[in-house]
Amino acid sequence: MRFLPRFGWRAETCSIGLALAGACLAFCTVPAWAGFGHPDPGEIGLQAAVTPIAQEMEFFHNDILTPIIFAVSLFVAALILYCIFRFNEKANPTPSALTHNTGLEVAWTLIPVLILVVIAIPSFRLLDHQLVIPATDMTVKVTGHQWYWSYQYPPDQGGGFSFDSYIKDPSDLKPGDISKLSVDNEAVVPVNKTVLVQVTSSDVIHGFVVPSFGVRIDAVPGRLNETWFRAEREGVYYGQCSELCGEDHADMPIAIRVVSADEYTAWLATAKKKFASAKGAKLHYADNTTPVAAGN
Ligand SMILES: [Cu+2]
Repeated sequence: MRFLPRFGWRAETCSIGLALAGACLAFCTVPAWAGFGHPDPGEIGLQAAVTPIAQEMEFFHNDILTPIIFAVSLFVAALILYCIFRFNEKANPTPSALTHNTGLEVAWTLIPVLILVVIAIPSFRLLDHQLVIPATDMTVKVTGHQWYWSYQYPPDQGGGFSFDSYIKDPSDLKPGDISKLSVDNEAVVPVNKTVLVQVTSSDVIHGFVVPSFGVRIDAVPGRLNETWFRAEREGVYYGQCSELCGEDHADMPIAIRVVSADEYTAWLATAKKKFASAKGAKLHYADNTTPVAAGN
């Protein structure tokens, strides 16, 4: 009878441990659960990657960081459980007076350093791939405003127009639209083309983020930040402003439609007409100068 409560406590601890291990295993073995271009209810994990950089990020997160995090967590949890059982007052009535162990101290310093080095190598490689912009096929300039985005397509690449992109009002949502993510004017880019994205802001700091592209860059007033992506799958990819920028920070989504080369040429022609007389049709650079060729 004396042992029954103790046994019950152990069984409980074991089942919590087993449940934790099961959850870890499930998380490690299931790759990406989120959909293409947007989150869906109930999903976990990163949104499906559609650019080489996003794929590299996914690999780094799912196959390098997550296993290391789980291994370290399980190891520490095992050590704690071992201490609880092995060194409690009953099991170990006379505590050891040992305070130093040189070998152990060297090990617990060196092993974390080695783990960090293992993480640093792919991490710096990924940073290098993100920051060193390859030869690009086209440029889109994105400006953050309180609280919408505007996109400019330079004239030397068949553009010469700009437009504002506002969140869709719930009453304007059509079938296929996503509440809080769909916009009135989507940015359009061709598939399998390397796009240089220039990002700035007209007022406060905004964050231009498209998870499926692995794109995350701040839009800073007076500064022109650059990043790039090459989308390898057609579709609409959504993102959101990721710097707290004021009252309607949550209401300035990003929607980028990736289309075939032909569809892109057709869109360019329509967009040129549609946005020719629109507000902000003139191209403005961050310092408020206008480019030499207006294109129309
Ligand atoms: Cu913002």
